[in-house]
Amino acid sequence: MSVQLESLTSRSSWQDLAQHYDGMRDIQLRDLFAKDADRGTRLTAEACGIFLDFSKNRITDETLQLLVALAEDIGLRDKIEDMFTGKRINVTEDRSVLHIALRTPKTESIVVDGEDIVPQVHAVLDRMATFCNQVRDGLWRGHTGKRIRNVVNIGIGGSDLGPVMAYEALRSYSERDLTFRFVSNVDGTDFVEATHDLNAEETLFIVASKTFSTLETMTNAGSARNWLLSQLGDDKTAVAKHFVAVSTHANRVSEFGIDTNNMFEFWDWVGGRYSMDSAIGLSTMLAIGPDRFGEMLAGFHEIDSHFRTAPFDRNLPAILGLLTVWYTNFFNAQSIAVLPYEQYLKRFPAYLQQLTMESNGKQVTLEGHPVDTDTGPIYWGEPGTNGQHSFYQLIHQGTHLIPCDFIAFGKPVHAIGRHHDMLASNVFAQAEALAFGKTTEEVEAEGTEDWLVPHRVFNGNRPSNTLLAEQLNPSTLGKLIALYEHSVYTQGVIWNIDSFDQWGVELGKVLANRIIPELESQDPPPLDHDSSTNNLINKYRSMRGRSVQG
Ligand code: G6Q
Repeated sequence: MSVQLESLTSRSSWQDLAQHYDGMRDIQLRDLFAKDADRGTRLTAEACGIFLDFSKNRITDETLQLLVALAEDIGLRDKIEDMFTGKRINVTEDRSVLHIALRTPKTESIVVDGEDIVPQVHAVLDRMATFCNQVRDGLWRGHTGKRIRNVVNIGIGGSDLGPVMAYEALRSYSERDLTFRFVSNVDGTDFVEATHDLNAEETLFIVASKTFSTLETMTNAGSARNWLLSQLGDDKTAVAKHFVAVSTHANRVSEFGIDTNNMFEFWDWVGGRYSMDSAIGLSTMLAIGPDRFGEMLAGFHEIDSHFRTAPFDRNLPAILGLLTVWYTNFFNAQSIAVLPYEQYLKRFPAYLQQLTMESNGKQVTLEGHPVDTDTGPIYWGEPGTNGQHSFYQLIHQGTHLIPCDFIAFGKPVHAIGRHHDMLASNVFAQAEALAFGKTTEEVEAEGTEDWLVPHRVFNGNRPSNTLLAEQLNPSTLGKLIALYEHSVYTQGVIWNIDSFDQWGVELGKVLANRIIPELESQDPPPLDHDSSTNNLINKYRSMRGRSVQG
């Protein structure tokens, strides 16, 4: 195994790619397909029921070989083993990164610091299942004896985006008699809108916070407690039946007033944005039930095993990750669009934004040196076909190169009329149009007036992947998420960055805490920020009817 001391760009495996890129830069997908009849079936990979067509990328077989050679040179295989065996690969927080343990079957073991963590994971899953069954069966009753009808998850970032996304994605598998709401923003609007039509007697709050100290979550949890008590005659004992917690911090949970018997724990080795399949997924389990939650975990695990064992040129997450490096670092692509053709995945791009950008938006290497290439691209997207009627214009004819991931399904969740064939025809058509475009000659041949021709030309050569799975269900969702988790890790390993810390979110939090008293104080506070921030604070105080310094 090679040790990563030399800079990325000075490696010969990198320079081989750079040289290869010089020859690839102007090659057209049209030509690649024209001279290679098998390309569309050869440059594909299939595993765990997910088919990946990566033939519409600006690559050749050689590109793939060179990318795989880079991964091997960097020691990706060993780095994967480091993650799966609990090495402290989150170096800046000195932590193992073991979200893969959250979906490891009972029969296997992962020993960390002399302790097998798999039984701990399953003990929490079993407690979650008991609780969820009680709520779903109407055995867990509210303080006044009424059945729980509403579940409100209070959390933010990794304690919100996964639960929201999974609830939306699996809504058709959910218990429709239960209403689910999600409160994340410290903006009071979020809480008010989530609760305005709910009866406190029938409402269960899940306070989901790894640290149980996050400003937004603790503020919303406090408002939730006040809201509940104001409806239930200020009887503090009501909290026990209407609040449960998900956290790593039992003492803070009990300080808040939640019985630690009603707490579901997880561990420091689960990063926030990698936690939706831990107890942070309690709302998901309440919605779809323990069995389907188990199916989701099994889906994750299938991809975990595939990532760990498959050769890189057949390895779906590795291929996706390496292609991202190819476009980010050689074609200077700034962003990747993720375009699910499945309305239930409407929050999937938002979820991926955190997973990808909080993980790989890093400027220094593991050793603290400035990186010598770009790192994590911007991820964004919307479900198709909606996006086609808005931003796809820029992807087709704009000046930015935006590699796309299309996600499509063979079978609809709801088979009505011809909808699904129309949906599927659109996804295939979009990938085709991006890759092959429409030439000047083709536009002219349609009898288009000369002046209009340039406007109607599609240059093509715009790359995309198409991921095709049979149907969206809990298992498929687990697979898709694991696919992106491991693609992110693949990228992070190549760039030699810490994909599991998030120091970039700290500064704003610290500054906000400093500004809060300056906004709330009765008397004009002495302000020693820059002149812009001072002025904004004073303007705000005036709007709130608070005095400002003369
Ligand atoms: C994720 C981040 C971040 C975190 C939130 C919520 O990887 O660490 O998004 O999930 O800040 O944190 P708590 O769960 O501790 O409230």
